[in-house]
Amino acid sequence: MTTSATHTVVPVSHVDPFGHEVLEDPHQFHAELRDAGPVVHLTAQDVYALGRHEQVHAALSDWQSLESGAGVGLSNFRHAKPWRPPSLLLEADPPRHDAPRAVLTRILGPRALRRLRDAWFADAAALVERVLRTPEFDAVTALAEEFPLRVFPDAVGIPKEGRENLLPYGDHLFNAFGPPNDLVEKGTSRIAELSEWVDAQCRPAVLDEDGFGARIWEAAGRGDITPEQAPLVVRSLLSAGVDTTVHGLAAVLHAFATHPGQWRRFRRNPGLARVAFDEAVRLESPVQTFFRTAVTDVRIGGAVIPGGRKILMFLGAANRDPRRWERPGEFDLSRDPSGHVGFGMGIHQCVGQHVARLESEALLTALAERVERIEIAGPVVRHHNNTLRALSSLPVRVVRAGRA
Ligand code: OVV
Repeated sequence: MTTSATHTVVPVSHVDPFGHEVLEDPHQFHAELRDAGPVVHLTAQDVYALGRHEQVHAALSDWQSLESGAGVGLSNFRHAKPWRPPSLLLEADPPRHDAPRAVLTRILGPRALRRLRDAWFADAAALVERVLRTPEFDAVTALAEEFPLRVFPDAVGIPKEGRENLLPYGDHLFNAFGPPNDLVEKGTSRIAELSEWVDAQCRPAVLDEDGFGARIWEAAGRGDITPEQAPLVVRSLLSAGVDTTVHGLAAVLHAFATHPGQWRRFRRNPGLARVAFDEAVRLESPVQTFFRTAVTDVRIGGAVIPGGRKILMFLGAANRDPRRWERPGEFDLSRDPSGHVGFGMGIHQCVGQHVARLESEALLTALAERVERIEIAGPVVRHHNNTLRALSSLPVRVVRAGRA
């Protein structure tokens, strides 16, 4: 028998990361994954897993060796037909990825968002005023869902009818990145109808001339992207822009409700709104996982992953890796959360992150001005999804701030 320094035995885990036990509470599994080694073979899906920040960050950055074009879910688009036409952003590599990406980067950039800021702050204030009429409410439905569903579809410029389809569509889309389990099964019956509705919202005739959707069609008119690409780029906004922000807002509201000292600190210094949101995205990682596919044999942490194989990156595990973060399980506004991989990293890093941050800044600012205390008032219920870490219910009790 021969051994060499270039060959490392890859540790194995038989745990199904998409099983309900792990989806309910992934932290123990994440710790086992990180501690087992830089790369772990998951027998349940026969894929290679990365749980440490160093390797997840490196994998996200190495688009040359680890492609997205074969899909960023378990299914390999080279061998199996995708359930919908692939995204031109998420499920594409350079050079095809780059023109649609450049278009969205401009349309969703900080400069372009300045004109939305005042209206979103006013919307958030009005919503919070209305919600605070009762001291107890469900922060998921009343705030985390309600606020993005008010402002984001308007900003894209889709009509009012049918917006109730957005969350179920996103829930199925994010389930479909995982294995074909019960979570995918439960969404299958409605997906044709939901997809048809989403696709119909991407046409220029239905999009308001003031919105992101119309800006995308203008880019097609200028030749920055083709008219064939434009509807798929609009579809990316409707796919990636709703459930993600809902669960990001739910995460920050949950973090504050369970860390009263951090709420007091935030109220004294509302300039911490953006740190708070990024710290909550680090802590909860609303997008828990994405896959890549090895283009050729790739060396990661001493192991060689054969070309064509899927690699599962655990963003949530990396964001709580004690090798990278001190007291990783604590929500702490004195920490610098930058470098978290909750929005990804590299060329695919969340193009909508400025939109998400603005939504959270508006909502948290409105709450900070009006709420002295926020606490959990009933059972916190998780919503299981193959990709998203989500809540279905967050009952809270609030004490209004005294008015001067
Ligand atoms: C990041 C993300 C999630 C889901 C869908 C898409 C992107 C898309 O581009 O369609």
